[in-house]
Amino acid sequence: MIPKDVLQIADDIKSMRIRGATLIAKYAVLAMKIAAEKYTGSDRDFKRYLSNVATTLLHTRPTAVSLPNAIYYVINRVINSSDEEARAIAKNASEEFMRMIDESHEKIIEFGSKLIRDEDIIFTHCHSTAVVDVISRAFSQGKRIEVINTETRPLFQGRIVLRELANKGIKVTHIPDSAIRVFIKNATMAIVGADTITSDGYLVNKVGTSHVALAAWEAGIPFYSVAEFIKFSPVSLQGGEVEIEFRSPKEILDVYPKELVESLLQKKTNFLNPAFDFTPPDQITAFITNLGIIPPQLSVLIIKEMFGFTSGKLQLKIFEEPFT
Ligand code: RUB
Repeated sequence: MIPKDVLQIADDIKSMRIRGATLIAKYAVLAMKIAAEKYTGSDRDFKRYLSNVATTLLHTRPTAVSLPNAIYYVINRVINSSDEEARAIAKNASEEFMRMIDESHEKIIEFGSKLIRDEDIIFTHCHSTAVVDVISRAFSQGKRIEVINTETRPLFQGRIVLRELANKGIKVTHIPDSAIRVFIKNATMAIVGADTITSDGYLVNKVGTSHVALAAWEAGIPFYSVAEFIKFSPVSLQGGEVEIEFRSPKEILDVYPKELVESLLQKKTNFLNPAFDFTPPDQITAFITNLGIIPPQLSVLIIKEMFGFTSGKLQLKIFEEPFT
């Protein structure tokens, strides 16, 4: 039986009470750790049990690669251990991965804040802990900066950015998503987060990110994505495709008058709610990673350095069939 608090974390990720690729990864390994600690069965059955936990977590949200990367890190170590040591290894690997996330997060803040100059006006979209932390660090270094951020429909993650940065004393101009092209001209750089980066340098991030990149390119300002190694996809190196999550149309319709929704639903209408989009590498100035600032075409180097060339193949194999 999967412990209640592990199921609660899975549910929180699915319903987006826990959201953002970094937090999703952190909570996924925390769930694996709790699962290992609370296990009461025999050593012989532990690997199958952990495989069930991994499958439950993997089925929460499909797009951010940080989730399978985190789970793979733990599972891969467990598979290569004896039945007797598997439980302790699951717990240690989870703790180790959490530390790796924290260390790489600190590195991207260091690199990212160096890129921001005094008097920069930074354009951002959606809520990324990495972006907020980079901007906050630059501000605390005494740089006089401003931020322009989108609401990020339909779930308004931009309000979190607005609140977090405004509370620190940073001047924020909050705009509707449809005004991206109007205001990007006032910015000196754009910085967004990342959910998945493919081996050939495509960025998958909150839907609308590709509009920001295109508008930044048109306006001639640099477009950066801040991404720890967990955002890079080893599976993409093996030809694995990124699945774009389509969420419930209810998220769009929630702000519509109820009567209007009811009458529209009886007509020939269609409501689609993709959560992410693809930004091509030629519109990305660089990825700010824990290993340094790299052009998108070198994404494969991060995959090789942090996961190894063959890990994508192993991930596919592990996640396709339960292991024992
Ligand atoms: C969040 C989103 C963020 C990335 C990076 O989407 O697209 O830009 O996840 O965030 P959602 P972080 O709200 O649908 O999860 O830097 O926190 O990992």
